Amino acid sequence: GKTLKEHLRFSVAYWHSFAWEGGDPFGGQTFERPWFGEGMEKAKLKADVAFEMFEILGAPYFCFHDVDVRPEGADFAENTRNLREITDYFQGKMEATGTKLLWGTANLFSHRRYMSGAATNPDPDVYAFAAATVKTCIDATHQLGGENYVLWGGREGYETLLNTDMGRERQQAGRFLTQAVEYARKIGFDGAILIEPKPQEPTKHQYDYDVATVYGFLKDFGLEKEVKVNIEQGHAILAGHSFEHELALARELGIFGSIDMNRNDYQSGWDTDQFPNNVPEMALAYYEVLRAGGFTTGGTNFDSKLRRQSLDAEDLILAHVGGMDACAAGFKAAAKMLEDGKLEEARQARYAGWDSAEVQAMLAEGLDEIAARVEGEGLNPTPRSGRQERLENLVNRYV
Ligand code: 3MF
Ligand code: MG
Ligand code: MG
Repeated sequence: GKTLKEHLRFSVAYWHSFAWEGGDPFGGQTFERPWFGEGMEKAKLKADVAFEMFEILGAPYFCFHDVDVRPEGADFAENTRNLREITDYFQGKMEATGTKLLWGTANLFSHRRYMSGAATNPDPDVYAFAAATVKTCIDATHQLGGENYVLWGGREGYETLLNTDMGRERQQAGRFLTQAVEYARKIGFDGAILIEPKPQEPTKHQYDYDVATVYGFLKDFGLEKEVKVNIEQGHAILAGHSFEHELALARELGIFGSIDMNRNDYQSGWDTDQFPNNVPEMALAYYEVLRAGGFTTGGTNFDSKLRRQSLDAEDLILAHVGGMDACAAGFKAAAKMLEDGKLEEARQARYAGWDSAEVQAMLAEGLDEIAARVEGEGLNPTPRSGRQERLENLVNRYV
């Protein structure tokens, strides 16, 4: 009996909707917004507009980085004061409107102090500044009843091994994540803590490349039960995977948490963060989410930004409406695919035999025993069809 909206748990990303100015590598700001500019007054005007938009959209959740919401201070103390003031302001608005926080996070990648990494920076003072900043962002997330806390390893990676001690940097990253988890639990934050994998940018060799890499890292530091992943479509494509591959792997590893929904076209070469509209692809993604049991603490966060020519505030509303519409269509198709069971039936049929007593016994045998049996029985397997085209066509019946 859940509604579509309860299943999808939509969230608006503060950074793309309210802080993004329309620049690209070849040209700067194209957007004009009354809330752009320095100072606390502008930050509060931005919040007023944001919460009005959450209500217009009926979006139950939002997500933010500290730097999206507060004015930049001259030092850590001023950053912290500013974040506290905005957090209190948000709290009032959340109580008044019922909008909830899906997750909070720290921006440890835009400021020049992080140019060589945050946790993995060669300079221990930068590590300390980043760790202190994460503390304040976990505090803000906790105060606002955030359901998750996300860490994307923005500049945690390297450009050249010639100036990089990879062993040290991995240890620093592991210690940093452990300290974040310990602090969150210490203050009673019981939401999920999520790493967001991403390859290739901004650094050439990102330590959190994809789900498999993150899992290896979590295992290494004993955090695989504590930390899950936030998977983004565009990041999956940049890693040379598909969105559904990353979702399915996270599910199988028991670390699926949440999704950043957007769209990277397959030729893009960089993270374009477009609004999603490829319904068949989204159906395959939500199919994997549903096979993971759906969203428990996670949701569908639109980590999607307007194209720089889409100037109007109206474009911002309509982009989200279109994105929600496409998600709903994809989700409905996925739910029907699962309910009809034809795909699962075909999948199971392909693995026929594995549950039999003989095959289970084989798994306990040594290779020599298996070899003797294969020879004795004259086993000579006939290839089984993968039926890919039939299954791909079947998916089209649902979207
Ligand atoms: C970068 C991203 C990030 C993360 C965010 C969450 C700026 O490609 O996707 O957005 O989603 O930092 O921690
Ligand atoms: Mg993201
Ligand atoms: Mg992204």
